Parts: sequence; structure tokens; C-alpha cells
Amino acid sequence: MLDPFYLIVDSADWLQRLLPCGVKLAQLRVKNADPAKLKGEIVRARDLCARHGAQLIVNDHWREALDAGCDYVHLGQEDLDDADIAALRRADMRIGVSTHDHQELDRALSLEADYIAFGPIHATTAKELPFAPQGLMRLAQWRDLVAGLPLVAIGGITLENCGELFRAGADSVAVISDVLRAPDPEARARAFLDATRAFA
Ligand code: 3NM
Repeated sequence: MLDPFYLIVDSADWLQRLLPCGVKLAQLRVKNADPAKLKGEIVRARDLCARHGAQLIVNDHWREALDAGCDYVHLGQEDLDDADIAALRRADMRIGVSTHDHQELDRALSLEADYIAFGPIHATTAKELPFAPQGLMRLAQWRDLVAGLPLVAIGGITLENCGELFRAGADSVAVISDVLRAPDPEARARAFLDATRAFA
């Protein structure tokens, strides 16, 4: 089962800062880095997470994650188009998949994803998406549709609104801005850990 607090960062530097707060589930989401820098970030993230007993999930870059010996990737629907799922499975790589509508969910379920992410729950500025905020009713509907698979809620999640997401059926809440753009990101991460512990 996934930890209820799922932090998403864009650099290993953020992991170095926030893993000591007790974060146990972290996604490295690096966009537009050159290959050498990307490889370095993944290796550093892998080692930092190992040292802190945290699960690292590498966004998008499944080849580099395989090369680095990582064991979990997160794939968007576009990533699924060119991902070699069989090769990932042979390497015992676990796979989380983003979903926004029924078609995407069917695809994720047919791939036997290890978790399903659903969003954006609320409006977000961290990613441009052709989907309106989904809201709590649809999150609850996703809960039923994914049955026993872990369900990750994402998009516009804050410390203040995360409780209702668990009550609607989320197993884990994935957060970028409410932590990384907070005046004191360490304090915010700790507050999330405190607030979400009850939902583990
Ligand atoms: N994926 P914040 S929403 C990366 O709905 C991402 O698939 C989403 O950032 C999806 O916590 C999102 O700042 C951004 O809203 C989440």
C-alpha cells in the first residue's frame, strides 16, 4: 500500500531537504533536462530515498529509471504510448498511471497498473491539462472503479482540503505546490505527514 502522503518534486535537491522531515513516498518529476543532468538527478534521488527508507517513483523517464535500477515509475498516458511495459515488468518495475477519464482508466487497468492516479481534483497551476477539476464525487466514483488498486488523488491538493479526499476514497494525496511553494516547505511537509498519518 502507498504512503498516504505522496510528495512530487522536480529535483534531488528538494529530496535532500524534505526527506529528513519523514517523507516516505516521493516522485521525481523532471521536465526538459539534458540527458546527463537527468541521469544524475535520478541516481541522486535513488540514493537519497534509499538512505531515508523512502520509495522513489520516477516520472516519465522509464528507460533511465531502468538503467539506474529504480523499481517504480509513474507514466502519463503519452508515456504509455512508447513505454516498453513488458521490459519494465521483466525488471520487476512497478508502474503508476495517470488517469483523467474513463478511456484512460480502462487503459491503465488493462496494463495492470500498480496504482491509479486521478486528477486534477481541484484547479492546479503546476500542470496544463485539458481537463476541468474533477471534484470529490468523481473521485468517489474512481474509488469504486479501481476496486482494490491504490488510488492517488492529485491536483490542487492542500493541507486544508486533503482530509475530504481520503474520506472520498483516496489512499494517497500527491502534492507539488502546497509544499514546494510554501514559505516553509519543511514545516508544510511535516504538517502533511501529521495530517495524513491517520489515513494510512
Ligand atoms: N498531474 P499541484 S495535476 C502533475 O491531474 C500533475 O494528472 C495532474 O500539482 C493530473 O499539487 C498535476 O501543485 C499537478 O496542484 C499537481
